[in-house]
Amino acid sequence: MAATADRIQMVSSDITQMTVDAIVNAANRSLLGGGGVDGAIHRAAGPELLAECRTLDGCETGQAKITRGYRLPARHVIHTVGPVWQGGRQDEPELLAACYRNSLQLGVENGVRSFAFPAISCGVYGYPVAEAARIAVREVRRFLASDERIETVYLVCFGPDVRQAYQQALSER
Ligand code: AR6
Repeated sequence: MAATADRIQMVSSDITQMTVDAIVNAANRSLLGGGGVDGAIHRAAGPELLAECRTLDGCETGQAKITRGYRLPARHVIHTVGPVWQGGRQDEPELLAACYRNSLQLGVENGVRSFAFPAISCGVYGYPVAEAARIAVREVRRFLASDERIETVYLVCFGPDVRQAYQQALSER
């Protein structure tokens, strides 16, 4: 088994193009699509994705649900709902951490060995990027250390601010 550090990779990419077992979607509680990465994933996957999402009865903040990937190169989409940033006293850090943990757990239960995550909550939901990157890196490291089945987790950067935040978070212990 590779060291935990080698199993976390930062990449600059459009997540819809990634060939991994599962890409993670930063969705909203309806799971019926939206803007940002959610919109891009639904456009690339095709209408079958929305049809499956309609059967899921939404998703609570911090939780995750899984679907097929349809026209995406990824076999699965794991839909998770990040917290809306409201200043940091509404449990946002714990809810964001739960998104990463629950997405990884659900993926592993479904045979997913490679994951690609967008920077959940860092767009429309307004989470401060440096803090969100620290939480993402901490939770992925912890999970990888406790689960040998996962091969690679890609942290996908879409823009220089997120890239810089991950670089910083990955350089910290
Ligand atoms: N590939 C990778 N990352 C992307 C892509 C892409 N194609 N497109 C955007 N990002 P956001 P949120 C980055 O707003 O903050 C939706 O309407 C983006 O630069 O997509 O969790 C949902 O339906 C940012 O760094 O998600 C919800 O209503 C990150 O993905 C709401 O937005 C997340 O930005 C969720 O807001």
